[in-house]
Amino acid sequence: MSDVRVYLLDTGTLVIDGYHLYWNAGPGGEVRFPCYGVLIDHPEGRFLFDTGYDLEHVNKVLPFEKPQQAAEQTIPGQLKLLGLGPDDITHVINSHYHFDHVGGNKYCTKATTIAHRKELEQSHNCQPFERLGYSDLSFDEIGPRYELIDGDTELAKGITLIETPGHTAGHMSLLVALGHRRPMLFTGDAAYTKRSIDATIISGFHLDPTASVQSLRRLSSVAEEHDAEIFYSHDAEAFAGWQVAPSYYQ
Ligand code: 5PN
Ligand code: ZN
Ligand code: ZN
Repeated sequence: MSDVRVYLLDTGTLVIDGYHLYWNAGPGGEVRFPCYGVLIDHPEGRFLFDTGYDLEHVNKVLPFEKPQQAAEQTIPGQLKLLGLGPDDITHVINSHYHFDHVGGNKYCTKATTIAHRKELEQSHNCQPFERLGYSDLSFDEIGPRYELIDGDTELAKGITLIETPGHTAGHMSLLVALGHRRPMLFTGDAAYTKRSIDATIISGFHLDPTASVQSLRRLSSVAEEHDAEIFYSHDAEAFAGWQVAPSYYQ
């Protein structure tokens, strides 16, 4: 996979309480964390995994999360850094359909959307306590061409979705093999931070806490099996040490 490049697309930051980040562990208090998407430029297509949040949506529905997002920290703004636009994306995949992972989907009108069947269903028929998480359903309003999947799936050579339910019904993580470095394992919200994995602490947002713990363990074993580097979804300290677009991993 020597001709594959992975770009981290910075889509700004949000604030939540420490007890939402680390369920029953804390400490409490405001924690600001990054949100990002992942562009995989691959011979079989340009795959976008997660698309950040829509600033207008968060200002309207969740202003208490204090969004900070510059114009450049949107999917169109980040792609522009690479000389690309949303029309260049061939496939959009979301770890899950929470608002902070789907905000840029609506720009990618030429792409096929790959959805976990259970996640798509649950996002439209969710439990009352999930409503804020699933408050941005704009990804479904542009008439996407859906391809439904039901579990672990190899999307293209070296790009594998790994089912990690619990945080949500059909949550998926992503493993990417590269030519010149260790594989990259993007956990999505199955692991918000390094501490989540190291201390086995799930987030306060979850559909099924027991399944969430099992998924944390699955991620550790997948990382070990493939000698993969783990990329958590919302870890400010880790994110500060990663290369972001226009830099890339290959
Ligand atoms: C960052 C964030 N904020 C609110 C929610 C929620 O209600 O479910 C998941 C979630 C988040 O990841
Ligand atoms: Zn989430
Ligand atoms: Zn999230």
